[in-house]
Amino acid sequence: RETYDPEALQAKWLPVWESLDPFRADDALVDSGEREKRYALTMFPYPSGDLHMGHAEVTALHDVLARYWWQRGYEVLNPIGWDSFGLPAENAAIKRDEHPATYTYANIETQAGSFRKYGLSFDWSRRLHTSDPEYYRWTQWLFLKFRERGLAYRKNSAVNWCPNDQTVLANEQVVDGACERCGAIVTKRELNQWYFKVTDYAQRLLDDMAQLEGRWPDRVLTLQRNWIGRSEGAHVDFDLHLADGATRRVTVYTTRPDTLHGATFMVVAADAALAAEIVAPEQADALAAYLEETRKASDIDRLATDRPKTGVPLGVTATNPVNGEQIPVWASDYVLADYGTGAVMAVPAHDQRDLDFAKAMDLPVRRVVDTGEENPEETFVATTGDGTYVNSGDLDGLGDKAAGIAAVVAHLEEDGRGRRAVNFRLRDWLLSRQRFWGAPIPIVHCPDCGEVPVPEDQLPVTLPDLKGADLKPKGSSPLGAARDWVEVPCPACGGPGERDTDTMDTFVDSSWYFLRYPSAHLETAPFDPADLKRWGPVDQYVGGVEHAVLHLLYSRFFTKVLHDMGLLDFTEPFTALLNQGVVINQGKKMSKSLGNGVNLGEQLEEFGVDAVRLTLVFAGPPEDNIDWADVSPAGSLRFLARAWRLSGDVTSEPGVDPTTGDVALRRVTHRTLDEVATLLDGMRFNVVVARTMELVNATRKVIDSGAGPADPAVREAVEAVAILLSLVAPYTAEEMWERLGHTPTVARAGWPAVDPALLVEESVTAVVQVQGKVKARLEVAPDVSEADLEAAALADAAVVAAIGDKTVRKVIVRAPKLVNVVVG
Ligand code: ANZ
Ligand code: ZN
Repeated sequence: RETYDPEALQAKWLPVWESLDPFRADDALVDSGEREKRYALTMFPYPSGDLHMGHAEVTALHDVLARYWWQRGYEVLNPIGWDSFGLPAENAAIKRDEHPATYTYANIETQAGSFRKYGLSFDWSRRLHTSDPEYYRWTQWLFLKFRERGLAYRKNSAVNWCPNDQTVLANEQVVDGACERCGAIVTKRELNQWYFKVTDYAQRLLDDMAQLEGRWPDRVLTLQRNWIGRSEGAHVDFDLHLADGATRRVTVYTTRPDTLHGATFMVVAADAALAAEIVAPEQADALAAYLEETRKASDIDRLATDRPKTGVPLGVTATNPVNGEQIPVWASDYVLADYGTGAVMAVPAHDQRDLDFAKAMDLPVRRVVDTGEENPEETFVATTGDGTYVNSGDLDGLGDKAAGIAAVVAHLEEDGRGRRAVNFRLRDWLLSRQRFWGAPIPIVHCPDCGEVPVPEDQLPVTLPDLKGADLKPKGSSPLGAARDWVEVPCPACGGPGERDTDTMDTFVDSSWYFLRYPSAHLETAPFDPADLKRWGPVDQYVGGVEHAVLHLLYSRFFTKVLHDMGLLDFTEPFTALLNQGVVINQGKKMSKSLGNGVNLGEQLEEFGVDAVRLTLVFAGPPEDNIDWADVSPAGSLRFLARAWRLSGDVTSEPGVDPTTGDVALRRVTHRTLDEVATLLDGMRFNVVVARTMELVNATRKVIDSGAGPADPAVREAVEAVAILLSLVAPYTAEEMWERLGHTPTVARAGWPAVDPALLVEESVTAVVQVQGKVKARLEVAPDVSEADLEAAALADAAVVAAIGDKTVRKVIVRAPKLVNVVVG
């Protein structure tokens, strides 16, 4: 008997596909209306090392859909590229003492080779790398366009700084106030940084989520909603009485303007400029000392409710605009400088952090909402629920929060001391990095002209070589060391200028790569709007949930800005999103320390590409995690061999008329094809594999015991198996296709037409009730007549027994499903 040899199939078919190039998306076929477009996108990889199980999983799942679309007659754009700038590659290169470019491009070649072998239906002609000057030229161009629109700007801000590592840290890298890596106490440092003004788009980013409802995972939508963090409330103005006798109006943001009568003090963020501006001279030293401490805490620590409250009085009072009370003004770190207005009205009775602060500083507490719970003035437990207003002037006795808010806001508006306001938690996007491996920010700083954009025709600003230089993070960019690169004439006045030495966050590169693929080789613009009109937006995006917020939010932001620039006719980049699960082993995340890592290369070696792909697709619903300990690539291999063997058994000629074949098998084939289409539309890929297995079994039975290998229904079934397998196991499918007498490639064979007559069920179950109780079930033809069904029901032994000697008064017949006999 012949043996199924996956390795031989790979060696045989890969070169054939390379020369056929069957997945190159053709613009003309879409433009002529001959084919409808589909844009299938998988998140492009970072080039750190070779592909791993995670890549194998996401691309296997993604490829099912892309290949299915091809089979259904769509023109499919399924491109691939590399997110090749950025920290992961740079850090890995530094560790190996290699130049980031050498390391990056070597990895890209390795990964590209592995992808090809893995048999993915990519359109290789549109390949891109974000670290290519041809690409980052347009990243820089986009930065300049954003800047022209006021959406890219520079400001001083306090960033986390590790004095030991001499580097900036992200909030996530600060653990309990210490550097995650070395344990040194993290401080804050003022740095001049570039930002994208994503906050300008906060409301639209929220509103347009309506387009994504039901098409993106709920989890991702919730994460984005929380990240944007819209809240409704009011701005309330307080007049401050400063030590020098002057008055200054300060605005706070509050979600509970209705509790204004309970505002017994005010708190300003210790690190807000305002604190230093209003502090009384005798408190200035205390504030400065406190500020030192504040700089050590991360935002997460500062907002923590269980943290002991600290602060300093500023020696200033404020007038409560609803009752004229003089309340003290404090500085504390539990109020954040860059949230709301950086100042709060403290209502200790109804906000726990305010209450903790009041208790620590011995400040008054006044209940203004009686919730029926114990009085927070005594318990020091803030009550935050609804209730009846007390101690609140005109509001007293009212029991409706919305009405309370409306009344207070109306009153404040009348006095010009407040107004409704909306606040977002979303911050502007800090995009500059003091690192080497990224797109240089295309700005020249001139002592006379200030920030001067590099003229468009001088883009790209390419990275200096810096071979052999120390690229370790030092808090200032290593680009600063390349003096002959830094020192350039000012593009505006021609005087001596200096290039900006920061590079862009790698998330900038990935915020627009999906717009570049349709115009991958265009040299005059980042993309041609006509190309995006043809291919955009992405119909299906597949990738990890770890990108729920940053990448997916930034891409949405970029798309909206480019829409506003008139370059795109859509406002959301990714119509549908699938987050695949992760591949784990023995119930745990794969890791070096646990020693439970599964090496993709070894799996491919042992079981072959098709068995690994099939295993990943068959493991469960695509969103679920795959425990490699629970799946069986060996079982997949056995199944593929069985399917492949069918193709060797078929003895009828290609093109034989199937209608004379075994009807039962034909029904299975056509029902499978029909159901699979629905399953694929719902991305239930694992069930598709299960149905394919059932079809293989049904076919084998007919070959072995029915009409045998010559039955034309067998050919029809095996061809269907080959086409179904072309979505998951392309090498096996191609070989089957050839053995069936066809020419490559099965991937473009087209979806077989389904005969609706074969989908009709052969029999249905009719239920017979006597006096409403089920007495019998009859198998009848779907088109049985009412008379026949009634006769059959009344002839059934169980029904006859149930009627006994009673008289049949009425027989209600609902063919073909129900007969109801009424006796009396
Ligand atoms: C008075 C008040 C009374 C508040 C009350 C709450 C309950 P969200 O929903 O997150 O937007 N706040 C405002 N600015 C702040 C800042 N810079 N740092 C820390 N806290 C700040 O929360 C808005 C509420 O958070 C605001 O409403 C304010 O406290 C506080 F019974 O004002 B509230
Ligand atoms: Zn100048």
